[in-house]
This record gives sequence, C-alpha cells and structure tokens, in this order.
Amino acid sequence: EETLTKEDSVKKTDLDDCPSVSPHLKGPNKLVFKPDLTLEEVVAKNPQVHRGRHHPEECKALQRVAILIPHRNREKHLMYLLEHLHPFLQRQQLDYGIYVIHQAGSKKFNRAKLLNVGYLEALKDENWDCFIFHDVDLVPENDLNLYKCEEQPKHLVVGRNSTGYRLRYSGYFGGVTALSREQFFKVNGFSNNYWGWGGEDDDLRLRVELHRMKIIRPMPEVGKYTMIFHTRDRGNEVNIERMKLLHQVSRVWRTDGLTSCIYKLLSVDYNPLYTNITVDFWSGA
Ligand code: UPG
Repeated sequence: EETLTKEDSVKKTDLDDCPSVSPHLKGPNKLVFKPDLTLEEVVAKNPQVHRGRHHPEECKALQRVAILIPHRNREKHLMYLLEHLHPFLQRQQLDYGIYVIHQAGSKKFNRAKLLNVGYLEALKDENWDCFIFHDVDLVPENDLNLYKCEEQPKHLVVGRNSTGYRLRYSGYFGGVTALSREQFFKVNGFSNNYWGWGGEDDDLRLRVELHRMKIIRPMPEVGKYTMIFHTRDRGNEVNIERMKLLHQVSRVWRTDGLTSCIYKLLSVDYNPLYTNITVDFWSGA
C-alpha cells in the first residue's frame, strides 16, 4: 500500500508555470480618466486584491514583482494609477504587490531615497524577484509592456503623450524602470543624496553602466505612457547640486546607496490596493 508523503501531495497540486505570453493581453489601449472617480470605486472594482497583492489562480507566475511608487501629495494621480495598474498587472499574470512610499513632512522631496526604502522594506514582506520603480503620474497604455525583469535593467518609458511619445533624451532612465533584486543590489541601489528635482535617474543609469550592464527598452509602440498633467511640486525644486553629484558616481556608489540608507519608519499601513510605507528622513533618523 502506498501512502503519500506531505511533499508528494503538495507536488500534485502544484500549478504549471504561466505561459511566456499571457492569453489575457489586449495590446494598445486608450486611457480614460474619469474626473469624478473615487478611491472607494476603485477598491470596489478590485475585490480580488488584498493589501495591494494579487497572483494568478490558474498558473504559477513567472516572477514575483514589487511595484514601488514614491509619493507625496499626489493622491489623485495615485488613484488613477491604481485604477489602471491592477487590471494591467493581472492581465500579465504576475504575482505582484504595490507599495507606496510616502515622504512625511514638507522638506525637500527625495525620490531616490524613497525608492531605496521601498526596496529594503518590501523585501521584509516577500523575496521579490523584480522591482518596478514607478512614478505616480505615468500610466502605461499598452499591456504588451511587460512589468517583469530581464537579464539587463529595463527602462519602460520610451515615450509619453506629453513629449510626442519620444524618448526625452538619449540615456533617459527615469519614470518607470525594472531591475531585478540582484541588479539593484549590485549597484547599491540609488544614491540617497539627491534632494529636490532631477539627476537621481541619471545617477542610477551611471551606476548600471559602471557595472557593465546595458539598458534595454521595449519597442516604441509598446513603451507608451500617458502622463497625468502636473506642475512642479512645492518641496521638489530643481536640485542645483545635481551636476556635481553626477560627477562623483564612480567614486561614491559603494558608500552611498542601499548600504547607507538611514530613515525613520513612521508607519506601514495595509490598504486594500497598496501597502503604504511612511518615512521621515529628517527627525534624527
Ligand atoms: N513626487 C511626489 N510628490 C512630489 C514630488 C514628486 O509624489 O511632491 C514623485 C511622484 O511619483 C512623481 C515623481 O516623484 O511622479 C517624479 O517627480 P516629477 O515632478 O513628476 O518629475 P518629472 O519631471 O515628471 O519626471 C522626470 C522623470 C522622473 C525623475 C524626474 C527628476 O520621469 O523619473 O525623477 O524627472 O529627475
């Protein structure tokens, strides 16, 4: 008589890997932003999402992907991004979680350091394979733009409606990028020293290049985004130090990054559609 061990029975219920191309993809899509939409409506439309997480039921996702969104005072943008991103990621059959990293207070904004915090904190939840560093105001138009990591770091925003869907400048590496856990670890993450607007995305590109990695991009018709209109935020004024900082990357990347990211964690809140991590960089962290 044969008795099944626990291991055998687990194996029997194991799902097959998801296909390399999801059958649910729709391709290009014209985005609509309803002016009177509320977050409650978005929550109601996504009963299958808990704590910002979801995974396919029918197969084993190819990657576990954490979406990290740096944030302060852009609630409306966040609502529209969540509205579009959840169904988009589900159509791609990913095992994913959305994290919003919120900077407390009104001092200078630091996008790059928030994203370092997101990486470190999200890894306490789950051993994510892949990280998508995602601006709050960029909404992907085409679900063939896959939110998963490749052999090389990937820049997903080839074009946005506001710039005629062309790359902003050659070497642009901002907006939305995908780096595997190992790729991001290898470059010691972002610099923590960019306060205010600009430069931090170029700094990450230089880190990637210093490690002889090559940035890849999807085809222009695939890497299309709608940018939700905004003016420059208060507390995110242009950083006049950015050129100076960019000249130091090869000297400082080892000591400025994930290994030196000090912050005060104020709260971790589990909302239905995302995990909110609030940090303070100023109060004697
Ligand atoms: N952000 C906030 N609140 C603020 C300021 C910034 O949430 O008060 C976040 C938000 O996610 C936003 C991102 O930071 O999308 C970038 O700031 P933004 O003012 O939108 O910069 P843009 O000029 O639209 O973006 C380009 C790049 C971006 C890069 C930035 C500065 O796409 O990735 O960080 O230039 O280099």
